Amino acid sequence: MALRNILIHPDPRLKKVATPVANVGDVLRRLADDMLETMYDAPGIGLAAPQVAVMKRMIVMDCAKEDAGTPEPMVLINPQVVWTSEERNVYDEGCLSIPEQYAEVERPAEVEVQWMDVDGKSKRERFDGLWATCVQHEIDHLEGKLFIDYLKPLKRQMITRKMQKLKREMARG
Ligand code: GNR
Ligand code: NI
Repeated sequence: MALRNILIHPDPRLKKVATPVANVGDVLRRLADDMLETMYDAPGIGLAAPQVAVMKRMIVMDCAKEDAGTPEPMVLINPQVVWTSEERNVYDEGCLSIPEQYAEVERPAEVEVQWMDVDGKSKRERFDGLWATCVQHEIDHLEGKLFIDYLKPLKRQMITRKMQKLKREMARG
């Protein structure tokens, strides 16, 4: 297993629509393992393949409460939201590609998602709470959409400028 580099906004790759996965093999399973390791290391509760510069429709997540003890790693390939609740939820969101910036985003409180697992098996499950927020945030990444795209333009611009400054500083070392 290996850590992968996480792209920081603004980056054109974070704005692209990712490509559906055609078949699940060892290369994809290795990527899933690396993404989970990278997510836990960050630490974060989710990660989408485009965030590690792989333009494929795959996400990983684990929103299990840390004090519950048992991790619940999930790998979702070609995930699709097939149902959303009328009820909405507001959550203070963050993103590993937009470090240390947080803002409230409103989304459906519950979603039903269909996907393929790492064995190529079709799955369908309903998510609520933090899992619902996270899975929607990750699927947005596959559409080239970031949580700041839900904010007012001025706030989005403020965050983008901070990230440009951060990237300049990171490049200088
Ligand atoms: O680690 C993460 N935390 C988080 C908190 C609230 C809403 C969404 C998230 S996802 C984020 C990891 C990430 O950037 N995934 O794409
Ligand atoms: Ni994110």
